[in-house]
Amino acid sequence: MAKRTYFTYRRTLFPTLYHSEESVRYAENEFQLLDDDVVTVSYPKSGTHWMLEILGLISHDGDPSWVQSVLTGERSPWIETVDGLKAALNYPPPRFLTTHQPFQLFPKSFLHSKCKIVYIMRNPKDVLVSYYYFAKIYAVLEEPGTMEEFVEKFLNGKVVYGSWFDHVKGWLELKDRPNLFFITYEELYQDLRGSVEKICHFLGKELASHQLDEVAKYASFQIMKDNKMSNFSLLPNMDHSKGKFMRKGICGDWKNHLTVAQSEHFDHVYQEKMQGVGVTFPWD
Ligand code: PPS
Repeated sequence: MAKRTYFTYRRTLFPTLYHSEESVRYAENEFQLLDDDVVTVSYPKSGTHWMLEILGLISHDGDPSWVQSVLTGERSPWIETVDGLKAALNYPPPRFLTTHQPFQLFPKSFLHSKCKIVYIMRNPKDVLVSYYYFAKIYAVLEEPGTMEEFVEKFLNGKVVYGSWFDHVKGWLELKDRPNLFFITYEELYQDLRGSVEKICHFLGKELASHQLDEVAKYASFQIMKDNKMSNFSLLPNMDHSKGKFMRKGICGDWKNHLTVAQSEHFDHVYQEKMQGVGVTFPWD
């Protein structure tokens, strides 16, 4: 089994197994974004793979053959990881790319690029719970400890990719840029087909009604959880006997896992840290 060790780059934690200081630094300072790139950006456990499935299906007019024959990480590599960076550099445009980087570590070339960015967010309490159970089975992340301990780590940003609050606030500062599109896990959950239409509109892609139906069908939790290219079942360093990446796929599961005291403590920190953000989220 892999070592669950981390390194720190500009005050952000990264796991040593898939990332290196060189890959993270290269992604930030040297990586050239192209105008026709479509980049999915998210804090971990926010619905990243869901968005990647949706984008892959949209690009193929709802035909599932691509998303069901090519691994997610190959379809849309993570630019800050060692292997993902190599794949991204060899990817013939137009490229799909992915990152969990906070804005301050995102490629600087962004400032001169018209690349399209889809930023997906999720209720941070659900993110926390999803992260906690994922860390238990994914031998790349530190053992999460008890839920009590993990709540503290999460609220203090002592987890891989840093603070949820800083991530979301940092990216939301760019919300008026025309090449950024913000969407939540909750919106996808409430109305997947309607959300797909909005994403198509942002991408400038027109799909016929039956093609929108196909995208929504193949991006559903039920179908995605059986797609070996997306469900992590082929991923090494995961204890598949203890749990699944496609765990529950619902909104509000935090209510089943956080105590009243933990939830109130979370709310207190949330209110303090999100003060003045000026955005109403579906979970507010
Ligand atoms: S990662 O590893 O950080 O990139 O994880 P990420 O893909 O961002 O988030 C994983 C959670 O997304 C859920 N998921 C889905 N929910 C609903 N429908 C679909 N199609 C779907 N695909 C992935 C996945 O189950 C994880 O959430 P939890 O709450 O753990 O189930």
